[in-house]
Amino acid sequence: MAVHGRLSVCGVQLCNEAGEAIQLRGMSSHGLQFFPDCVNTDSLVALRDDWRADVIRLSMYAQEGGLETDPVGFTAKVNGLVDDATALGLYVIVDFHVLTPGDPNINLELAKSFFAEVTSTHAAKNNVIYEIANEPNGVSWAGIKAYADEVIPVIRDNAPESVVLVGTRGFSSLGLSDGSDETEIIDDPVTFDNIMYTFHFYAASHGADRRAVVARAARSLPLFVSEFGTQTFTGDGDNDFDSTTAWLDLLKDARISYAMWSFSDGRETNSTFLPGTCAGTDFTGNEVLTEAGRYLRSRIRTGVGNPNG
Ligand code: IDC
Repeated sequence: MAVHGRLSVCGVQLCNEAGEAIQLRGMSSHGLQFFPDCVNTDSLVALRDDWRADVIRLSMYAQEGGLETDPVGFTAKVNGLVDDATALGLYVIVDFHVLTPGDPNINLELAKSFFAEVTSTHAAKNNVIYEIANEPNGVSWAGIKAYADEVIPVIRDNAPESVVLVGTRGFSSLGLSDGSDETEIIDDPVTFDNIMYTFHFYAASHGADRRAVVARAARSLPLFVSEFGTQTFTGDGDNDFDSTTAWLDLLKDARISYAMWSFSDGRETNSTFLPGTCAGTDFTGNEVLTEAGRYLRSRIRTGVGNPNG
């Protein structure tokens, strides 16, 4: 944040306050209700100083024991973590994590009240990015856009210049998982300023065919990879680091920002920390990391991903 200042969307790029295209690199939390102890000042210091990352995404599930079960408590949790990230100079993405059900309109009122509260708390900050729907599914682009048209004005009431990330059809696949593609967005874009569209990939499931579409779409649309994994879309199974490297090379060339799933210490291969790490205070170095964690820490630090550290 001290280096780049306020962000904006310039053309198809994310730009810093000086108007230069930049790429943010970092991590997504797992569901904050599933792993409440993995994002804290100690882990964020490690993310900033040991990983040399720029951004943390806070995944606030709407369902599955998330926000809908305790809006006051979970909103306070998110607000506290935004403050922690801000104190460390990190960019922070507030992710309204819709997944099941996949039509964000079902959660419209919850989304409006959540974003009204969060943006009013952080109105004076300029390091906060708002992601209005993690992975829309079972809903058309027109349905997603209608939701965006309702939620974005709520955000912009308090945070008029914030960058907003809009999920795309078919689990943020730019429509590919539904047999569509980016042209449905190009033909009918969200009309607010400072909007980016999200694309998610899981490297062992999604390969060269999808990379070709992303390379093409990035010439027309501002894209943000707010979530990706090094394994299959189940979030588990073997890592495919060759595919991940091909993806991250593309994102580097196109200056597309990214956050990897997930900053957690579970038993799935997407967890970057070894089990038990989040109960302690030591989040630094390779010793606390899984292969996925080692790979990405190395990639961010050196430009070369290495699952062995
Ligand atoms: C997965 C978690 C898993 C959890 C499941 C349902 O890794 O522990 O049981 O969600 O809550 C996504 C989603 C993200 C998924 C992830 C891996 O955004 O919530 O996390 N994934 O399946 N999209 C594609 C993959």
